[in-house]
Amino acid sequence: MEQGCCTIKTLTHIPKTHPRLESLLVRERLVKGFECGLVAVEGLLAEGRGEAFDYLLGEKTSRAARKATRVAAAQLLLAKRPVISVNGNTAALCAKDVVNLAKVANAGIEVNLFYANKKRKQNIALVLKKNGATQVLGTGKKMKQLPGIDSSRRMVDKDGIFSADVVVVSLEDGDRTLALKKSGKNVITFDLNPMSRTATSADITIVDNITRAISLLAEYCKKMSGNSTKSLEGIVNKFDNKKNLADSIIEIRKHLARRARIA
Ligand code: PTJ
Repeated sequence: MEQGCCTIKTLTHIPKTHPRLESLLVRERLVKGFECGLVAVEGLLAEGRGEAFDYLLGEKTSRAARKATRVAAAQLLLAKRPVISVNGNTAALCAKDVVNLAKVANAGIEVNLFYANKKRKQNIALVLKKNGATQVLGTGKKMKQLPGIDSSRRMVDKDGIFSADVVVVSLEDGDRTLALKKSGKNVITFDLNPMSRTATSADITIVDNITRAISLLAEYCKKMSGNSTKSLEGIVNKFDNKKNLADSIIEIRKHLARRARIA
């Protein structure tokens, strides 16, 4: 569980027998991430919203999420210039998994922040490097402006997101997903809220906790790396993101109905 400056070893006060251990450890990791300059304070609130949706989903990978993850792997393997965009929460939660995914998908890694801050960008790049990244984009001078967006997320690396054909984004606000789409990019997102603007405007939305789904995505990439282009295209072309989002909402409804019966 080492994540550069965020080490879970310091978390001794949560008993291992606690029924909500996993969730508490994730919280602690974000708090540590905030304390060591990776996570924006608003990122803690974003995690709270994510937790609520995860609870409604039963805190497990749904069938719809698994399906979207497989399609995302096919899309990544078809990409010519895939890039994984990393923000503060993603870096604190799963830096090692991001690096692993980048390796198996042959993708670039770029730091891109909503609450932009040079020091935080450097900290995030450092954590990614400590976890094995050889190159982290988005911290140098070759930055370009993504049209159609006013937030600091508009500044993207010329050799990264700016020239990417497929971009993986996580825990995002919707504006950039729309701007990426307008620039002709294919967007894959991890978002626990199937109704968010990011979720509804991306090409492939994985409605799952990034802490569970990112390693599954890497596994699918590995497993499918020998597939022909034709078979990968077949997987992507058959996918309907809107239908899959509706299936995620239905999963929530079913989970709530089960809970209502035993409440
Ligand atoms: O590090 P920065 O400066 O780029 O800031 C990043 C935050 C997260 C603060 C910023 O992007 C933000 O405010 O995001 P939102 O608009 O709160 O959206 C976050 C979305 O991610 C929500 O739809 C949450 O449900 C979802 N989410 C939160 N935690 C997780 C998640 N989705 C997947 N896995 C999670 N662990």
